[in-house]
Amino acid sequence: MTRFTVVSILPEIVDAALAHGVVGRARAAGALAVGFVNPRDFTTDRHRTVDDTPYGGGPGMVMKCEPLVAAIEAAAGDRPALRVLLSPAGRPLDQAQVRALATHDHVVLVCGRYEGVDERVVTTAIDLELSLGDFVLTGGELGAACVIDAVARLLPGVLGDATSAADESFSQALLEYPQYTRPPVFRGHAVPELLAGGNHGAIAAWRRREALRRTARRRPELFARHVLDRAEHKLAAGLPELDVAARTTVALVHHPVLDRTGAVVTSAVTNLDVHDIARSAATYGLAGYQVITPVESQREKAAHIASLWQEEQKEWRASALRLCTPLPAVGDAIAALHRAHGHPPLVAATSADPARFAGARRVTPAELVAELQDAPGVPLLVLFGTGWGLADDQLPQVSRIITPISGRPAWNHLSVRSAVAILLDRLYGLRDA
Ligand code: 4GT
Repeated sequence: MTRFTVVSILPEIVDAALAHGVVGRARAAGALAVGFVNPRDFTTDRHRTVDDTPYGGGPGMVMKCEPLVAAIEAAAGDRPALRVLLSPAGRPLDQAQVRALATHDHVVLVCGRYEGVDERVVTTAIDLELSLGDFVLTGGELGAACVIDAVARLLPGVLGDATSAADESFSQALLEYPQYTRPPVFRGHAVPELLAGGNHGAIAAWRRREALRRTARRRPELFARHVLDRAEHKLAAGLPELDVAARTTVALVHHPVLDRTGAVVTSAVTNLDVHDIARSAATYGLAGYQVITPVESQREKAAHIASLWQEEQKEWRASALRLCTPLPAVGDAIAALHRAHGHPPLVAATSADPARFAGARRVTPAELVAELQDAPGVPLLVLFGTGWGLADDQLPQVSRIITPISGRPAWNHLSVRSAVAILLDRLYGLRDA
């Protein structure tokens, strides 16, 4: 069984937080033990001083080494114990860490107050620093109470039903599905019909699908980490939250673009751009890749390049190049998407120059994806300009400008195909938080 000892000058806060409900009963029944050690009991002066002014100046007080370390050592005792400091500078607590803590026989939770603890307390007497998240409290006590509560519910005999701990949010790396109880209609909001139907297979599928939907929507980084099993793949297919990439088309625009003097020109189609952008579009699961030029021979060139690769043996490359469609103008691209999706596209572009596309709303990649998740079925067209960039005053259809890609120096040396790849990764690449 995991035993906790809390080192705190205000143990009442922790004790009170753990005196009620499931955890209070577990303590009373002996399924969970929580003890306290007060650093004031390890002071030697008349005022029982635990804090002092910081070296180097600055506001507030710092908890002194001697009484705090003496208290930690007394709390740990002779047998092995994990000594944990609650600190906003610690590693963010998650359910995996909670599970790990539950495997220890004895955990000492050290709570700072004032501006924090002398760093040598950490150096000499702490094994692990944990944070509840990126916010600041007046002391570590509420953090200690959270840790104990979270560990307690994993301990045998604490939750009534042995399976109920395993089922919850994060154990499966997904958020919990929505729950309902009576009444069947509350303020006009009905309980989903299926839940009252008694088809347990259908209910389980609905719950799993809602958990996937919520996680994809609210916690994309959690979703990215979750490995979908076969059944989940089926359930997730067609969730509008997940199919934004499949509604996205990139267009490589050769006209109207600017030259170095700011004149509106038509640039030349290049082999590298046709080929590499098609492969990026395929990698991120896009609906299509349009190569836009009013020059018929240039469209033929693009089609020819794409067709060369399609005759190749490698099916993956052929399928990427099949995404490629040459079109005469941005207006044709918009019309094609309108026809294909039954809805006109939202048209976005990138621009480093804040003076360009003055009427379009500036959005981050995450904001743009969220907007499309809220608009099921609406296609997204992302325009990339060649040459010196899109001629903004000839493209009134552009309503969103995506925060530009910027390196450190002022000058942007990226090729357009590199910019497309980076932007697609920002929009649809899977990554941790
Ligand atoms: C936030 C957290 C924490 C504090 C957290 C030292 C003096 C730290 C006050 C203490 N604030 N402790 N553990 N986010 N404040 O976990």
